[in-house]
Amino acid sequence: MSETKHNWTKEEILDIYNKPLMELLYEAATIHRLHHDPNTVQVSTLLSIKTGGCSEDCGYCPQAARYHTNIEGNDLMTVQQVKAQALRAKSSGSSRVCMGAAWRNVKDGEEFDQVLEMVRTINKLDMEVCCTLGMVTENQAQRLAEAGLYAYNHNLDSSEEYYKEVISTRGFEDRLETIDNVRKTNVTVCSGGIIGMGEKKEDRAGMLVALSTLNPQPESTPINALVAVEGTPLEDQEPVSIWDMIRMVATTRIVMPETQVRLSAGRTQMTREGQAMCFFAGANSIFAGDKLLTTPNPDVNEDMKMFELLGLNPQKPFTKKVQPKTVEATESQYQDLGEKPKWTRPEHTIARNEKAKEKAKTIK
Ligand code: SAM
Ligand code: DTB
Ligand code: SF4
Repeated sequence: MSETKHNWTKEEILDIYNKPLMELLYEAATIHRLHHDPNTVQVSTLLSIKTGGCSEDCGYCPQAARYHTNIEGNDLMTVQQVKAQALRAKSSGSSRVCMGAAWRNVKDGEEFDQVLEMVRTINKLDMEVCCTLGMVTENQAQRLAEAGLYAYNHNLDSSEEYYKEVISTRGFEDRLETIDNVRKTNVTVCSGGIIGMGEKKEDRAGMLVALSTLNPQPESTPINALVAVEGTPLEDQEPVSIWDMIRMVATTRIVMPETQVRLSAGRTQMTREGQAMCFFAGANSIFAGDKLLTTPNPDVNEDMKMFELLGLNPQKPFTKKVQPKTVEATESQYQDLGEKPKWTRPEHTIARNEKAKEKAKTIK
């Protein structure tokens, strides 16, 4: 097996992205088979443990408090509620639970302690546990690791250049720093992005440069198709074409051969044939469950029928890496430091974000 390449350039990646489709598919599928079982797909269930009311201005996100999006916000779920949902997910074939919170960053204190207990509880159910809670410090990442966290999801979302057109309340470098903090622990890194936000092909390639030049590369990479939610600044974006999705998946597979590439948001708009092409191009993970965080996702029974039709098998937990050990809160080596980190707030102006914010004020 060849060494993983870590010095991809934007030009090289664009050349791959733009190949004639049959060449691209053949190359991606060949690489896929060298590193993965092509008939196995990981099934991960998303759980929104704290929904809505977020302080950030991410232009794609229905959970940003400043836009008017009609979602139902919730306080942090209890450990018991999370356990019940995880058991349900396990019985429907999921090997991983990904808990999402609409937070800019993790804050030390009771709520974080509660999340740590959720991590311990799910790890004890012998499922892979992933969290996506916003920015984290090294100490917070170590505490998650100690609780038994398997993966931390923190997306770069787009190229560094286009990021500035979508989000003004935090910088691209903050995202990289969080990924670096997670990397200092034994928690695996899950990082990817969104296509269909009005970015150019160059931005898609730029995002893949940023991800593939990380050393080690992320263990998993979600590729989301924008779900254009009414009230967000990106509400009028046209749905991304399935051909772009297939190209993006295939290119990701080629530049990050070992990574689990996750076909993430946007599957409700894809046909089975389209999704099959994505699996052929190297996608080997999906988010399952009738809801993503706040928007719809295909019915899990329909997904299982698709698996049967395509001869796909759900991946068993801990196939790629051994199960982490859970340390109980009373045995913990890491303290609550009461940290108040100063993450960046660039606060430049993004016209469409401002417009959506102003419009929301007239509706609320
Ligand atoms: N608040 C945390 C953060 O931003 O890191 C975690 C939750 S956030 C909702 C996780 C990811 O969901 C975002 O980074 C983005 O990639 C994805 N996402 C959010 N809204 C989306 C949408 N409308 N369409 C596609 N992906 C979306
Ligand atoms: C990721 O890359 N996609 C997931 C997960 N990581 C957290 C979230 C998708 C959210 C889509 C919009 C919503 O349902 O709110
Ligand atoms: Fe908040 Fe995350 Fe949504 Fe941004 S993507 S508004 S940080 S929940």
